[in-house]
Amino acid sequence: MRWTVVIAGAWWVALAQAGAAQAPLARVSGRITILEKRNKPSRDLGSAVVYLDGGAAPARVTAVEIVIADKEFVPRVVVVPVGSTVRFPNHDPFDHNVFSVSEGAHFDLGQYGRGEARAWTFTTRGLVRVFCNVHPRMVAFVQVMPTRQYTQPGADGSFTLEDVPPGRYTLRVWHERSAEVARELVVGPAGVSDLEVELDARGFRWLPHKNKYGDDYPTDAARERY
Ligand SMILES: [Cu+2]
Repeated sequence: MRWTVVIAGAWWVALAQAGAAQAPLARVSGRITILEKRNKPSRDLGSAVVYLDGGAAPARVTAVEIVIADKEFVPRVVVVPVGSTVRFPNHDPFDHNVFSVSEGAHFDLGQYGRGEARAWTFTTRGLVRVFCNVHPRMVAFVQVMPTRQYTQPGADGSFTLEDVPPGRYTLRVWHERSAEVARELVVGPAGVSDLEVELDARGFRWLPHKNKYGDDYPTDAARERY
């Protein structure tokens, strides 16, 4: 009789441990909106980045491209796990440069022409601003993520994060025209739905940045029409 109890107890412990290791993954969904100057509609909700900070799941490294075409980086915003490589092919019939002085990603890929591509591997989490030393209005944003719980919303602002292990997180929403919004979030086994996150872009103003030498761009470059 005593042995039966011991064996039953061992099974219970084993089952409990198996359950803890395979807790059901949850879904977190919601919608972002942006307060705009004069209540204008937001045209670029899809270029926001929504992510959960605090997740322990390692992110799988990816390789993505930001094409340079018509004096623009396309797409303007990419989200990649730490350790990922971004290629920058130049499709314009003239030279561009690719550089960054952001913390954790200081690089200068040099100046190169049509058909050429250069790449950078992003090894530090955080936001990286990428510029061209020839054209002052060219900008791309690389959001480097430490975990895999991240997404970009649809054009209507709706977002879904799949396969989230239940736990405590900080939900962060970033958009280039707003201060980042952070919210504490407890995700249970049933997940979280109908989150509403409002960003505020009413104070946004385009500010020129310095070139790769830390100087202002030449006036003729800054005045170039786009
Ligand atoms: Cu350029």
